[in-house]
Formats: sequence, C-alpha cells, structure tokens
Amino acid sequence: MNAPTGISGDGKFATVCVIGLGYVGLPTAAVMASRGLDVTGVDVNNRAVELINQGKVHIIEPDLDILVNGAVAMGKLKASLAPVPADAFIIAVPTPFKDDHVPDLSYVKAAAKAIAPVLKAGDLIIIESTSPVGTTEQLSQWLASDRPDLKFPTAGENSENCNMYVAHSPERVLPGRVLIELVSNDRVIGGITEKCAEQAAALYDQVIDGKSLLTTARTAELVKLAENAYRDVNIAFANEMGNVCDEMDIDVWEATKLANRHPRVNILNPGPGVGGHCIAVDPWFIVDGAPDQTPLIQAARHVNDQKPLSVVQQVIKAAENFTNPVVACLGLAYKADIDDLRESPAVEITRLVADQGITVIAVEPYVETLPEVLADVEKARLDDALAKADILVLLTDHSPFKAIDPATLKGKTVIDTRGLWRA
Ligand code: SAJ
Repeated sequence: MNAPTGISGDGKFATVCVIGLGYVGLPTAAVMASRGLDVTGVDVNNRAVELINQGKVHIIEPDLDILVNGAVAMGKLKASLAPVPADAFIIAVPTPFKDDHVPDLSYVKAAAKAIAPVLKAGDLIIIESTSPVGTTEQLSQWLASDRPDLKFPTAGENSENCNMYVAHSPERVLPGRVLIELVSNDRVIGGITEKCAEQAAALYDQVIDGKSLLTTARTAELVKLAENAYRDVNIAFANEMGNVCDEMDIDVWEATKLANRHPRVNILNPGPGVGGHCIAVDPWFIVDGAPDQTPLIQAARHVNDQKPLSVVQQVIKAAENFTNPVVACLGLAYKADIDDLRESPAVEITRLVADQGITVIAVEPYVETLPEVLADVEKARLDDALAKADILVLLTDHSPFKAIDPATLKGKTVIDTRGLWRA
C-alpha cells in the first residue's frame, strides 16, 4: 500500500479528531490515543466533555474507564465542544430514523458543518456511523459545498483531481466487548475513490490488529446494514420458534438446544424482543433503499417488534390470578451486563405493564435512575424485589440475576423471557 500523502510528520497520521463521544466514538478515541495518536474527542454534551477531561467516562463499557483515564493522564486524549484541526476526522454520531423508519442524517450533516471550517488540504474524513447507502457520498457533497476551496472526491472521479479523502468504515463492535473488538475485528473500509480507501486503511493500520478489507463506500455501507439485518432475521426466527413452542406447549429452550445438535443448524435464543440502537434500526435503512426487495427483512422487524407485546400479554394473564399483584421486572438494559437502555424491549414491557394499572417495580443494577418514561415506576434492589413480588418477569440476563438462588423463586410466578432460570 502506498504511504499516505498530505499528512504530517513521518508519513503517519499524528492527530485525529473524533466527532461524537458515545458508545463507539469514545472507545475509538481512547484506543487511538493509547496507540500514540494525539486525539481530540468532540461532543455537544458538556458533561461528557468535562468528565472525560477529568479522566472519567459517562458510559459503562468494560475497561473503558481505565483506558480513558490513562490516555487523558498521558496528554494523548482531550475532549472538546468544538472540532480542532487534525490529519484525520472520524465521525461517530447517531444515525437514527424518523417517523415511518426514514433515515435521519441530521447528526451527520451537523458533524460535516462543524468540521468544515477546520479542514485543510490532504485531510482524511471517515464516517464510522452506520449509514444508509449513499451517505458517504452525501457527506462529501456537504463538505464540498461548505469548503469550495478544497477538492472533495466524487464516485467514479479520478482521485488525482482531489486533495481530500472521504471514506466509510462501519463500526462493528459488540457492546460489552468493544475494546477487544475495536482492535481485533477486521475492518471493512469503503472509499469514495480507491485512494480514499487506502488513506483510511493507512490510519487504521496504525491502530488495529485486524485486517483492513478495502471496497467502495456504497458497498461498505450495505455490508454493515446486511450484517445487522442478517442477525435480526435470525433472532426473528428464534422468536417465532418461541411463539410456536408457546402455542404447542413445548419448551423452546430444550427444542432449540436439540435442533442445534445438527451440524448445520444454529438457532439463536428467543427473548423479549430486539433492542439497542443497531439491530432494531439498521434493517430499516435497507428497507428504505429497496422497499420492494425486502419482504423478509421487513417481516423479521415486525416479528421482533411484536415480541414485547406478547410478553406483556403473558404478564397480564398471570396477573389475573392475583388481587393487586406486584410485578417485578428484572433488567431494563437491552442485553446482559451493560447500561444501555436504548430501544430496549425491557423498558417497553415495563412501561406497558405499568400502564395496565398493575403495581410494577423495576430492578436494573447497571443504572442509577430509571429513564423518564418510567418516572412513575419504583426502582428496587434485587433482594427487595424478590421479597415483594408476586410475579417475576426476567427481561435481561444480567449476571446478578443468574446468581439468584432458585429457592428464592419458589412460590412466585416466573416469566423468564431469556431462559435464564431453566433447571
Ligand atoms: N438477542 C436475542 N437473541 C439472541 C441474540 C440477541 O434476543 O440470540 C437480542 C439481544 O438481547 C438484544 C438484541 O438482540 O436485545 C441485539 O443484541 P446483539 O448482541 O445481537 O447485538 P448488538 O445490537 O449489541 O450489536 C450488534 C452487533 N452486530 C452483529 O452481531 C451483526 C455488533 O457487532 C454491531 O457492531 C452492533 O450491532 C452495531 O453497532 O451495529
């Protein structure tokens, strides 16, 4: 691979500006800083910026606090409210959808506006946010209109005509394993031109141990969406099997375990629904781009979105056997041992059960205060909830719940959506 051009020092990238210090941006900034780059992380959240500059973190992810603390103490990582000049810019902002599941690129556009004034010839801009196909090219156009003095790439154009490099390299890290996966996963790197992809690969080669896999920006965008849609479809199959088993009075966990003894079958685990800001969102970006070609992806989304409602029905049915029952919802995070409540089916279920006028208490060991939407729900400690509840609804398979002595559950009605307490 050619040595990158237009960057400072010994031909390597020296400075990086990361826009968005969330679940992807902050770990990325910290890892890059720990590998010797001078990193400025930028966020609009003043509290996050202040905390990071004190060597602290505003999100929970194993070992992130130690890494950030070390990088800040070494002077390699700083947080700021505004972008600063750098050799490379990494955009890691949210890409949610609007009503009707139409992608909302307003955060990407705002990031482009924010970095445009500090760009200089030769800079590299990478978008890591999961993006609908065409976003990277759109980003390049937004930057070009704000900085007509610089030459941004367009697809199919000769790279020699450009002095800016724009690429997409989707983040693919699994919450809970972010710091390991950031460094060890292979990276798909899509450039608007070949040269853009090479420049981006040169940056990641300074930081990651995984392989860089070069392609076009549009392909890289679709690859990331396809990965998450693939998982969504597979989880939908598991959830559908769960519904089938409930209907037929068969233990889905036993049936899945036995089916998975087949050498070419690997059914995933049914659960209360699909949460998080990725798998419940990204498939819609494919649907938006190709609505008529995606009946399977759309069906999977509907199956998974329906799942919390079936759990609520189960709870309502169980509640009919009591006068004034107390329901304890165990776990609000969208999956085990993290503090992320985004798009969490557990939050939705807790809300909907409380809306029935049923007394609900919630246990979530990884967050201090319940989200606004559950303002009227009591937050309880696990031992208190186990003592008070008539009905226990296990929604997230957090480690503290795994450790519960089965004797404590005796006499309670248990709805275990994760198969955690199966004998
Ligand atoms: N879930 C089940 N049953 C399963 C597996 C998962 O119900 O067998 C549920 C989880 O409880 C959770 C949801 O699905 O609510 C999603 O969890 P997950 O662990 O499958 O994925 P995420 O959203 O935490 O992370 C995914 C990952 N993508 C893939 O595995 C293809 C990760 O690599 C991506 O980086 C991340 O999305 C992202 O940011 O896009």
